[in-house]
Amino acid sequence: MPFTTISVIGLGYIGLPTAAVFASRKKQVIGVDVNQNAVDIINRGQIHIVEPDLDMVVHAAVTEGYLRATTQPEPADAFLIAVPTPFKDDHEPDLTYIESASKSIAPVLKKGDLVILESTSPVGATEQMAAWLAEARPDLSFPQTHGENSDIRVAHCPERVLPGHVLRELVQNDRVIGGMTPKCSQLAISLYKIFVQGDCIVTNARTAEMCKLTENSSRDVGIAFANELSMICDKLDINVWELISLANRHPRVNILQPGPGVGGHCIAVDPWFIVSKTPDQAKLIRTAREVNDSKPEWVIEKVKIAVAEHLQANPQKTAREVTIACFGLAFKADIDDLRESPALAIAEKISNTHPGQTLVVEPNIENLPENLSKKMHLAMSEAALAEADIAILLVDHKEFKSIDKKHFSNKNVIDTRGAW
Ligand code: SAJ
Repeated sequence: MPFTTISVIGLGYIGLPTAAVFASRKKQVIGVDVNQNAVDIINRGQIHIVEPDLDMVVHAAVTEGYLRATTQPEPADAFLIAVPTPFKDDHEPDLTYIESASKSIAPVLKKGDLVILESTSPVGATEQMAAWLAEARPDLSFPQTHGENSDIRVAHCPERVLPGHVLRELVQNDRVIGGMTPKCSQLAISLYKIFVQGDCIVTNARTAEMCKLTENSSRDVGIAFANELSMICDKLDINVWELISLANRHPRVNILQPGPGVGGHCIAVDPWFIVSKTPDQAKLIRTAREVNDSKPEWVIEKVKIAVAEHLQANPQKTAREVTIACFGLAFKADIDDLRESPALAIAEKISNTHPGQTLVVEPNIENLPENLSKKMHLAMSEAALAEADIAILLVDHKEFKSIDKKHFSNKNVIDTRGAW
C-alpha cells in the first residue's frame, strides 16, 4: 500500500528523527506533540533536542514542505506512536501517554489505516492500545476481534536506536516487526521499508515487546557486572579499568564499562517492565537494577571521603571553603539528555549537602533546568578546573577526555568513567 501521509505522535528523541527521515524520503509527515513550544520550534525548521545532524534534516524537511508539526492529530495512512513510557513510584509501567495518544488519534482513524506502537512497552501494551482504539471507534474493526479482516492494522515495532547515532541507526538497524496478525506485520514492513536498510524481521506483538525489553535488560545486567567489579576492585586496591581491559583480551569475554550508575529513559527503566510482570522469575534482572541504582550513592560516599582527606591535608580550611566541580550532567557522553541521569543525581546531592561551592560543567547545555539553577552553578571547564579542590568526572564527554593532566596535580580527582 502506498503511504501518502504518515503521522508520528510524540516528537521527542525518537519521534522527531523518525518523522524527519520519512519526510526526507518525500513522504508527507504530520508530527503531533502536546508541547506547543516543541511544535512551534519544529515548524520554524529548528529542533528542541540535541542529536547530531538532526537539525539539518528537520530544517530541510520543513522548508521543502514535507514535515509539519501540530498539537492536534489529523487523518493519515499510518500512525506511529512514539511517546514516553515511564514507570510509577512502585516501578509499575505507566501507560498514560500511550492511552492518551491512542485516544487522540482514534477520532481521525479510517478503514485501512496502520497504527504502530514504537514506544518501549511492557508485554501486552500493544493489545491494550488496540483495545483503547476499539473502545473509542466501535464503527471500525480491529485485529483482536477481526483478525486478518480488520479495518485497522496494529503492530509493535520497537525503536532500538542509540542516542547520538539516531539518524544512522534508524536507517541501518534491523527492525523487529510485531504485527497483531501477519497482514499487520506485512503492512508495517512496507512502511518501514521506505527508509530502513536493515532487515525487517516478523514476529508477534508480545515477542516484539519482550525483545526490546530483553535487549536493554541484557545491557543493564552487563553494566551491573562492571559496576559490581568496580566496587570489588576498589576494596581490593585493583585498577578496574586495567582489569577489564586485560580480561577482555580473552576471546570470549566482553565486559562493559563501570560508571556512576545507569541513566537514560531506557536501560534504567525497561528492565522493571519485566520485573513487574514476572517478579518471582526476574531475580537477576532485578538485582542488576539494584546494583546499578546503588552506584550513585557509592560515588557520593567517595566524594565525602575526598572532602575529609582534603580537609585533613589542609587543616586551616573549613568544608565551606572546599570547592567541588562535577564534570558532566548528561546520562552519557556527548549528548544533552539529563533524563534519569546518575551524574545529575550525584551533582544535585552534592550541591544539597556540601556546605561549600559546587560547580557543574556540562558543555552540551546552555542553561541549567530551572529547578537546579538555584542549587548549583554552571561553569566553564577552565574556570571549574582553576577553582576546584575536588574534581569529579561523571560523564566522559569528548571535551573532558582531552583535559591536560597537569590541571589535576593540586586536587583530589574522582574519575567514575576511567577517562582521566
Ligand atoms: N553505560 C555504562 N557502561 C557501559 C555502557 C553504558 O555505564 O559500558 C551507561 C551509560 O553511561 C548510560 C547508560 O548506561 O548512563 C545507558 O547508555 P547506553 O549507551 O547503554 O544506552 P542508551 O540508554 O543510550 O540506549 C539504549 C540502547 N540499547 C542497547 O544498547 C541494548 C539503544 O539501542 C536503545 O534504542 C535505547 O536504549 C532505547 O531507546 O531503548
